[in-house]
Amino acid sequence: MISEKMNEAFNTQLKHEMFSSNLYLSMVAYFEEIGLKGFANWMRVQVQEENAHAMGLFDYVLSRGGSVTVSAIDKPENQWKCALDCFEAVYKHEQLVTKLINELVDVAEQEKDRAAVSFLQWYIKEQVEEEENCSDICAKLRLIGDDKHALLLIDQELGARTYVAPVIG
Ligand code: OFO
Repeated sequence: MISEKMNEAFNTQLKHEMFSSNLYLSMVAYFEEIGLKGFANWMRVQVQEENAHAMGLFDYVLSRGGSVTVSAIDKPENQWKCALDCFEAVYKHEQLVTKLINELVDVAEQEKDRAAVSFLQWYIKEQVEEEENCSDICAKLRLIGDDKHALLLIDQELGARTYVAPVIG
């Protein structure tokens, strides 16, 4: 069983994960439009990851006898000044998601829902990785400044990212 409060908190996080997916989908379009296909590929993988995060919550709620509510998603941004501006937005967004996951764990602790606390450990660890990945890319982009050749090398590197379905929980 899952408490009503816990159920609602999971449904809210489901909405945030779907927003993340749409935000990164918007970034796929941005990078495709400016001709950075490797960056676009990185974002395509990110969309798949966010969908997996959302489905992990979706399946967990159902497995605990809860009720899933799929909400309307806010429209994400669709324009950025450059690759660095875009990745700084990713980093900021992932920091927000970390905060939201921590708050979700707070609810689980208040509700004394040990199973939810345990399940959410995966999301806590995932956020460490999410923040690190985009912060590393921001650092590289800052380092290269206006060097277009170096930008294309990073594009090539990001083009090699492949999606590996996570085992959540
Ligand atoms: Fe990007 O980690 Fe989920 O939202």
